[in-house]
Amino acid sequence: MFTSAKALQAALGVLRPHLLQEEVQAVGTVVIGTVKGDMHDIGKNLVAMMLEGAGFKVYDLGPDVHPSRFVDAVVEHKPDIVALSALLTTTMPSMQTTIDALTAAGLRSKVKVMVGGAPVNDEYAEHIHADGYASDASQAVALAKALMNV
Ligand code: B1M
Repeated sequence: MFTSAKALQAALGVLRPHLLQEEVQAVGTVVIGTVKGDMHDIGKNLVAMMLEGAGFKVYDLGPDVHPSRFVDAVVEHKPDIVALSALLTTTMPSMQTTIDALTAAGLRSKVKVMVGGAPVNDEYAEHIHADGYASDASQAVALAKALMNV
């Protein structure tokens, strides 16, 4: 999986300038990050790469992202989707606090929230009123497209 990720990363490196040059219309805009308290980003990076490869404009906030940074990024980039990753059972609640922060800022209805990460599942996504859950990077692309009605 990692070899293919490296290949995709290299391909994106070559493609990106041309896509920017051609002003290719992005399928949609995604702000992605691993939630507060969680340093795991290997999976999140794969998801970000696959989304970019599928034509999404991706703003990657990195790991350990405080809810307020997601709020600031939504204000700045006006994304269609906020993508949250968590790898620890102890940081899954940071997904809820991030959604709560978007709600408190009056932004929750302006974005679709998708979640993922090894301990996350459909039930948890429903529990925190996320708009969708994806189990791996290719499912994440399919979900993002579905959330965009693409
Ligand atoms: Co940690 N770690 N780790 N770890 N780590 C796990 C997750 C753990 C399961 C290992 C274990 O105990 N069995 C366990 C979590 C237990 C739990 O809570 N469920 C654990 C622990 C406990 C810890 C520490 C607490 C250990 C310690 O210090 N005591 C600590 C926590 C630090 C912190 O985050 N605050 C810790 C630290 C680390 C490292 C930083 C050293 C390192 C991460 C390096 C990095 O990411 N830059 C690390 C790693 C590598 C792992 C394991 C071995 C591998 C995780 C990984 O990258 N998988 C992991 C054990 C395991 O899972 N086998 C473990 C590969 C990756 C491609 O899969 O991230 O699941 P994944 O991503 C997939 C899907 O989840 C999905 O698509 C991805 C690609 O297919 N997906 C999404 C992910 N995000 C998505 C978002 C989406 C959609 C899909 O939409 C938004």
